[in-house]
Amino acid sequence: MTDGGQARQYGPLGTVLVIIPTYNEAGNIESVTARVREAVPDAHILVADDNSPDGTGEIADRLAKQDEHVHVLHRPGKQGLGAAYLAGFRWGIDHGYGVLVEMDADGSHQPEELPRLLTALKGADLVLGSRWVPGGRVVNWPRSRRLLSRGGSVYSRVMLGLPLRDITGGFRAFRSETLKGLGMDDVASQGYCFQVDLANRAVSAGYHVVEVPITFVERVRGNSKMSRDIMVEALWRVTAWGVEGRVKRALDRRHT
Ligand SMILES: Nc1nc2c(ncn2[C@@H]2O[C@H](COP(=O)(O)OP(=O)(O)OP(=O)(O)O)[C@@H](O)[C@H]2O)c(=O)[nH]1
Ligand SMILES: [Mg+2]
Repeated sequence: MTDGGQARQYGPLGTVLVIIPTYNEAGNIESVTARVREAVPDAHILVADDNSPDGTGEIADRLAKQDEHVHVLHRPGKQGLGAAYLAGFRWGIDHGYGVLVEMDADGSHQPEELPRLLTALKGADLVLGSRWVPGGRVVNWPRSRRLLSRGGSVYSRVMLGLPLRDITGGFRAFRSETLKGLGMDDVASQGYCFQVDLANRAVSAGYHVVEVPITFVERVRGNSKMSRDIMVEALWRVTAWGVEGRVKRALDRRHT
C-alpha cells in the first residue's frame, strides 16, 4: 500500500469494463464471459483478441451479438499482452468507462472475486489481485511456476523499491483516472513485465495502490503463452528501470 490514500476522498467508480485479452482461448472464452456476467451483472466486457487462429474472435463476436454488455476488439495479429491491454484501455477510456479491469481468459482469475476488488477500489486508485499477501493462494501451480512468479515479484520489488507483494499479477482494477495519469503512450513492455511497468508507474506517480488477496488457479484448458522471450524481456526491462531509478535518485540528491 502506498501512502497518501487514507485522507483522500474518492469519487464514485462509474461503469466497469472488464478487459479480457485473448490469444487462442476458444475453450475458455465462453465460460469466463458467463462467469463475469453472473458475478458483476452491471459490468461490461471487452474481449481484446489478436486474431486467434483457433477462432476465439468469432466466438466472442457471437457472444457480443447475444449480449449488449459484451464487446470485441479485433486486432490484426499477436502483438503481446501489453499491446492488447493498451488498446483495451484506450477503448474503455474513449467509451467513458470509470473502471478498467484486467483479467485473464484462462480461468486463472476468478470472476467471483471481482466484487471484492471493486469494493477495495472505492478507497484506492488501483487494486492488485495478489497471490502473495496473507489470504492469497495459488492452486495447481507446479513448483517451477510458483518460484518464477515469486522470484519475479521479489526481484521487481527489490530492484524498483516497490512496497508490493505481487507485482507481476494480471488481475487488477484501475480507476480510469489512474490510467490517464500514468502516461500510457510510452509503455513499450509487451509481455508480463507490462504488469510490473504499470505497478511501478502507479507507485512512482503517488497513487494509492491496494493489494487484495486472490486465489489463482492454473489454467485447465488451452496453452500457456509464457515463453523464454517474455522472461528475458521482463528481466532486462526491470533491471534497466531499477538502474535508471537509482541514477535518477542519486542525481536528484546531488542537486538538492
Ligand atoms: N490479445 C492477446 N492476448 C494474449 C497474448 N498473449 C497472452 N494473451 C492472453 O493473456 C492472458 C494471459 O496469458 P497466459 O497464456 O495465460 O499467460 P500466463 O498466465 O502467464 O501463463 P499460463 O497461465 O501458464 O498459461 C490470456 O487470456 C491469454 O490468452 C497476446 O499476444 N495477445
Ligand atoms: Mg494464464
